[in-house]
Amino acid sequence: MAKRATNPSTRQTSTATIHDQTLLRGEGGELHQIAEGDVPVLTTAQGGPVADDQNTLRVGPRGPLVVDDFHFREKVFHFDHERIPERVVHARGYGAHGFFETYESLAAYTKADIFQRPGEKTPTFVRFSTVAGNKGSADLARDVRGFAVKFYTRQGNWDLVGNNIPVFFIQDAIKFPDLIHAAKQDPDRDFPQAQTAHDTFWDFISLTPESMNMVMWIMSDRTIPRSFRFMEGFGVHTFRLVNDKGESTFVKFHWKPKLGLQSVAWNEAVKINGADPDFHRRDLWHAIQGGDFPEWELQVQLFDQEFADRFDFDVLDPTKIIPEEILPPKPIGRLVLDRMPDNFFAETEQVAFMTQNVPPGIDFSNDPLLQGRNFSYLDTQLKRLGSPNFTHLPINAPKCPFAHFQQDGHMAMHNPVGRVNYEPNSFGEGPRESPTRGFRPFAAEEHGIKARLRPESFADHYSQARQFYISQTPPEQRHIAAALTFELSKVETPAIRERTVAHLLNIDETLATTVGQKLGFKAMPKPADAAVPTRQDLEPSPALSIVERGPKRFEGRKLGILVTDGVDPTLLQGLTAAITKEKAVFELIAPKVGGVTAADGTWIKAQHMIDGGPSVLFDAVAVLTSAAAIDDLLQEATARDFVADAFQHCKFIGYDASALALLEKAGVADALDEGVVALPGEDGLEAFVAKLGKLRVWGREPSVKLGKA
Ligand code: HDD
Repeated sequence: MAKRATNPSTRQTSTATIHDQTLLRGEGGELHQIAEGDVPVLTTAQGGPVADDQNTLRVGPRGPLVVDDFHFREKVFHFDHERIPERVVHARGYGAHGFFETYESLAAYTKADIFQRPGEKTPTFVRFSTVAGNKGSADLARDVRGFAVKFYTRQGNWDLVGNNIPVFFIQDAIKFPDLIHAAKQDPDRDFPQAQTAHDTFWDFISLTPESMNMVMWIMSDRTIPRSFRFMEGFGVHTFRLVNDKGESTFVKFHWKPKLGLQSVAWNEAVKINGADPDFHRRDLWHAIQGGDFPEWELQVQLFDQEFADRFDFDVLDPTKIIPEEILPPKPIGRLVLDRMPDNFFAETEQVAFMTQNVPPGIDFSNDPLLQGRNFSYLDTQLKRLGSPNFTHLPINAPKCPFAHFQQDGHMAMHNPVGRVNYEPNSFGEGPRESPTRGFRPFAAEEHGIKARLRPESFADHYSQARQFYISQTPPEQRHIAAALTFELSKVETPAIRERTVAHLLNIDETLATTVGQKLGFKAMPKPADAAVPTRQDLEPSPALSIVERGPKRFEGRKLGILVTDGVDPTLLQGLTAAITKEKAVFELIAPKVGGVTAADGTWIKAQHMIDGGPSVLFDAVAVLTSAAAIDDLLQEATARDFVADAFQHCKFIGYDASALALLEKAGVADALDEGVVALPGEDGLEAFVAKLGKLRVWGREPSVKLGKA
């Protein structure tokens, strides 16, 4: 039976005398008033049974409404208040429940309970998000992705509120409102939405050289991930681990996706936003509901003051990384997401992450961005959730025992019981502080003058930006140049374009020249003044490339198979069996809604009609058709796009003999390469599926770009 109200207080009052109703006890022990059949009676929020939910109370059939229609008044009142303010940043997000499993004891580094016992599982809730767009914006906006993890530890909640990029735009939190104002819609016109391709963003960026490392990251394919499941996460800042002797070790947190990294192409992102604006949330939903639980490994870079002192950059500067080749991360546990929320609003919308939520054994560094964040997140929750009692919401409440004397306020649900609501008290009632078990901040010695300062050690803004760029594979470098060109092409003020390219000259001359030429510059600007000259001696870090960290297999990915009437059922079954064996999934696309009739007369159900299933929704495609159906298929513009797009997005394409005509019609038949595979092929279908693990034939890209295909 459907459960209506979950508020425990509803259950208590429902036992009151109810006339003329049958009572039925629900799964949770609650009592429902039962109408005819097994359906609970619709009630008001006060529990009053409703007789007519179709018509307002009025005088005569064509007369006015009367004010004593309390049911209508309550219903519309509640509806009018359904929305809460969306997050000022990271408004669009999607969350899931799961657990974190510790690999081994980290007692030598931290007394945090979560890291003491191998195999210990801690419940978690994760919310992924885009930063700039509003709540209803499209998933494939070019944007940083939030990666916020709430661990419900036995010592209270620990929130690791990170991003899918390990550096940030600014070094000091005081610049955050300016950054976000510049990135979001212009205040006079309220567009453009969910994109940085506009004057105000690049104006701010071009006047903020500290953002240059982040600019390389956001112009890379990191900001157009294929799925939340295939992206990294980072705590960004340097934090501290503190052990039971009070000793501190610096730490940077990294999440590594088990299935490898993967992004889409920009042209693909643009089309996905139209074809399926919910692409990322749908992907997570289907993976979890299908039992293919996404998994990340938590890895840590651990270092001491001595390492920090000799490292090339300041470890407190959030615009810098410590390359993994210099300090290899240590795996310490895994995160598995295995359950979708029961209700999006109650959980994903109301979840309140706060960087200042740390358990004993985890502490902050003096990173000025982190310290500013610790200030901001509490305020924002009060604004959004409307009451200091937001910790009473189940998604935010600790799952460990808790006891304090905070009371009252809007929607208070857990007030202290008894007479004593203060401490110390001589009644011996209530909780007491515990110097041994409580949080004690690391006893760092601090000194200096009080002033608004930026350290000299934060002054090199270009060297790591260059290091990121030279660590990319050639296709990834091309994408950075193309992204910069696209974004700056939308900037209307020539001086902003020039200032940006002037910074690029300090990063990589070829990159700057490519972008300058594409923007039609008659002459290149002078390189921007740099407080510290760009270091040319930093080694490339292959760990920064998505292509280098791609998957080994097609596992977890999706093949789109375009089928028509007359399809060879044996070939189709062979292909789908090989995909399933690979732990990948497939969807069928047909010219008409519903499906197709195979050559042996069997009906094959398809998930998409061709207009609704473009190839951008899939990691690879196949076209299986028949001599009888191919002529009709050739007439379909969407079928031609299906192949042409897959080809220009450098995807693998499998095709059977009849489908060759479609490749010709799509204009790609003269440029076939190793990524376009005749099926079943000499090596068989499993060999085709094995190839798919490479995901893209990047070698094809330059020719596609030049229009030679
Ligand atoms: Fe922030 C939300 C990540 C800098 C102020 N931030 C928010 C979320 C993520 C991040 C993932 C969404 C949490 C959720 O899903 O509910 N923010 C970051 C990272 C930063 C960062 C990785 C830099 C390293 N943020 C930052 C600064 C400030 C804020 C410097 C303010 C000074 N962030 C906020 C906020 C938000 C937020 C206004 C909006 C909604 C919320 O907090 O809950 O307080």
